[in-house]
Amino acid sequence: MSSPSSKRQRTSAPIYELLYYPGIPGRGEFIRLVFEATGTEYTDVANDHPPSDSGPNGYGVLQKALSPDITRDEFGNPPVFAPPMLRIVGAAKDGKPLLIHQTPNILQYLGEKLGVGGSDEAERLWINQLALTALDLNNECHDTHHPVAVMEYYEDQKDEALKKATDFRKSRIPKFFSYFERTLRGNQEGGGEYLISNKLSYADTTLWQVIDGLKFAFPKEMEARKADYPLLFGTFYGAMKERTGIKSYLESDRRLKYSNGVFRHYPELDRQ
Ligand SMILES: N[C@@H](CCC(=O)N[C@@H](CS)C(=O)NCC(=O)O)C(=O)O
Repeated sequence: MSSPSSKRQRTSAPIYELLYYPGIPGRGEFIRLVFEATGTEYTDVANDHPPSDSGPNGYGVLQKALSPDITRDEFGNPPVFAPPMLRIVGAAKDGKPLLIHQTPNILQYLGEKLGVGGSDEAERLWINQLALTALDLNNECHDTHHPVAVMEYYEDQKDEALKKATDFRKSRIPKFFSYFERTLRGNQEGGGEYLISNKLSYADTTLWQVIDGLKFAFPKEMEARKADYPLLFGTFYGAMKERTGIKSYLESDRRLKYSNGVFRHYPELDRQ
């Protein structure tokens, strides 16, 4: 795979390093979208430094951080359970790198630092609860192709996957979508573009990514349902794609294609 063009870091700004598997959007995409929407420089370590590069192998850095022997890393950070991780150079005590993980934890951190996390306590909590709910939907989508065993192949759990996906399409998707549609409708100052207030938040980018992924995974189901959720599929989804930062990102080679990540397209799991 050729290396997607990376965004160069400015030396005076905080140095953000995303550590996530190379070649797929995955859960790393929730973090990338926040950087891209806010025009923030970051390094996508595994994608920006493939093994063919002259520098250190980015995927190797990721694997080292996930080593099962770690109790504390060399800078005192506790072990990481699973990617995505974010390393912020100089942000820990004594100017050491701070390493954090769990998608919503990273989003909350960046939300505050990059001005997309709400302007008062209530907004911060609402944004977080909406992002967590969108990530619940993301996780339920993952379970449609891995309903029994995360570490085993889809092909070895196809019967259960069909049952899970059918329930997901028939009852879970409408429950989540109705909730988000209602939230958008109730936020009159957001004009259908924003979940909270009239300003972009990480809840918006997170929800948008889940909808986009579901459109890839279950195209027939999404097509059949879109008229029921006019704000979600209309104003909200459309406005994000045209947004400064996001539009150019989506057209760039940094935006990776869906394949074998959370969002997978198995035609047999879609509406027939
Ligand atoms: N709740 C975690 C889930 C992290 C997660 O499941 N990461 C995947 C990659 S997207 C993974 O590598 N999981 C390994 C595992 O769970 O054993 C988050 O949102 O960050």
